[in-house]
Amino acid sequence: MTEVNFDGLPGPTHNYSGLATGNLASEKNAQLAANPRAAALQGIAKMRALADRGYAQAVLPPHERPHLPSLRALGFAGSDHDIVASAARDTPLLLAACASASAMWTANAATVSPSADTHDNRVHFTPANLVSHFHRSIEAPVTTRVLRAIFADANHFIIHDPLPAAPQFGDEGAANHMRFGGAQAGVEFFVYGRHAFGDTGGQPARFAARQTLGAQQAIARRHGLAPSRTLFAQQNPQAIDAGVFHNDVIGVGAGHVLFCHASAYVDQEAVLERLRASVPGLETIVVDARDVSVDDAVATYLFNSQLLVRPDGRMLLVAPAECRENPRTAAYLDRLVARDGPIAEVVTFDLRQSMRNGGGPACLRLRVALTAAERASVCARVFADAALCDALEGWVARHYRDRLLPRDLGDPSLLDESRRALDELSTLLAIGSVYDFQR
Ligand code: SUG
Repeated sequence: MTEVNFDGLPGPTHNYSGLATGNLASEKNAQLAANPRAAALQGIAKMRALADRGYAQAVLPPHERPHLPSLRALGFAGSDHDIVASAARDTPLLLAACASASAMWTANAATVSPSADTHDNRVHFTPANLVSHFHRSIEAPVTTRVLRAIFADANHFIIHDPLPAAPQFGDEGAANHMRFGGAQAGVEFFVYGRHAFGDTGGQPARFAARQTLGAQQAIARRHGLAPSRTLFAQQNPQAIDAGVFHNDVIGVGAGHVLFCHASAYVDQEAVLERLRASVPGLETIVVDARDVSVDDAVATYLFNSQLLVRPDGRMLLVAPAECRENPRTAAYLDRLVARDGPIAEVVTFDLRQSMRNGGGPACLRLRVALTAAERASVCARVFADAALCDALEGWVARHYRDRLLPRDLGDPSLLDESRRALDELSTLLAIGSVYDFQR
């Protein structure tokens, strides 16, 4: 079984509209000028570098934005250009919500259970309903379609429908899910912010918890996970209030390593004990507030890193460049690799365009562990080797703008440019007609 990282490509409408509550970067950077071309090239550079090092890398396409079917469903009528113009005039924030490139954060695309863990030995996907925010909720139907186009072989894969779109089942996908272990049945670890029904005890005061336990229990049932190998833990509500809107902002786990902050979970000691009891050989690296505060973790996205196994069995941490610029996280990383622990190496990437909207290296990828046969059954051209990275860079150069302000979203030519780009991309990736405008 090989872990394939499916990175989301930032789309041509990448911009800063401040749409995400509880996400401090998105709130702070609202109205800045964005550079969609740089955003996409930064993402491709990360894919290329990791593919060059031998990691299995793949890509998921951007969604059609502005999303005309959503605007029509909300009462706008006329030609596509008329709709964009009237939405820009009357409800610019609604247009921004329908134009967000947020599908780039594919850690929120779905929860994925590898075939080794599921009752029928197929890979199970539940696309996230993302009901906490309107601009994200409109991703779910297209994500479902894209996953069904790529993982089309029903002998190997099942793509469930997203969970019912109600607050009780708020689901933000793999950003709140980790899997420990190797090629044999592993342990799946779900982190929720609140219960589906009834009171959970501690709740954040400032921001809403996005993920529910009820959603995750439903996913575990659908995916046929063994209860003895499935763990649930509650996110620390104070961390949510400090800007940890997804668990992957405060912890990352893979294989036999968990790297997290000391303030990640409610009853953290008991949670770690349960994990250690379930995952033989688990190594936990818990960062104390004296070394890195939660505020520094949120500002730098230290924990929104990828943990990748190196050929020597030790781990590579793929972190955002911001971690090297903050003196405390930089010093911490130096100490981390100097000691003889499971993390041997840190590489950082400039992903600033995505980071300004609260998305680091881990947000930008969906982990899908595949056997050789499962991988061979994927016909789409989504595996990112140097040739595909070259092709994607050329495609970005042809279609993307290098400056976009929220007010530019009302420009009808942006819609045309974006559709031309995605039409070409769906051919390049051989994923068929997944977009509404192609149907
Ligand atoms: O849902 N930002 C996203 C960032 C998601 C990051 N993903 C993970 N942590 N896995 C969010 O808050 C901002 C979009 C805007 O403001 O235009 C946004 O949706």
